[in-house]
Amino acid sequence: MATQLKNLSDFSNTTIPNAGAYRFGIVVAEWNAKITGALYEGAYQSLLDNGTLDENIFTYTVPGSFELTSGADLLLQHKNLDAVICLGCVIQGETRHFDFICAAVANGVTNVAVKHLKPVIFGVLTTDNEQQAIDRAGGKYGNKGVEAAVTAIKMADLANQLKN
Ligand code: RBF
Repeated sequence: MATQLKNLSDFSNTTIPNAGAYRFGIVVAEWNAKITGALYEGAYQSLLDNGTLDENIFTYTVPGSFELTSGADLLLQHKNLDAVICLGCVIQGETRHFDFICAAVANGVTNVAVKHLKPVIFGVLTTDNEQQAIDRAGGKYGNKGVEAAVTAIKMADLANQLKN
């Protein structure tokens, strides 16, 4: 099982639905761009690997993780999407911004999902330091962008099953 390997991005033993019929938005925060870029690469490639058509992936950037919520809200207003993936990286600093940003984006993502009745995926690293983020953005603990994409596919598929 993936958890035994401590790399939660290994889905070789699990079934992922085919994503060929779904449309995904990806919102990427520009803060800590090296990390969020790696999360994006993982998410984007994972959507393609599982059958999503390139033309059905809609990527937009926002300045920081705090703006992921409004980015996702805007995408769901203006694009006909099955799910939105929010990617960001908040690294603990010397001030309390970390706590406020993490809480705001976690609550915000939840609220946008409820508002639009669509899956909005929380792909935001919240780490003590940059190394912990690197380890989870294509490093020794996998790539949380991949996990976010697989979650988006599973949730889009669940919504599709229930509507039929
Ligand atoms: N955005 C992030 O995505 N990650 C961060 O680690 C991060 N740290 C911040 C630290 C401070 C002191 C401030 C003021 C902003 C930070 N932001 C960070 C940006 C934040 O998400 C947002 O873009 C700005 O606060 C503007 O609303």
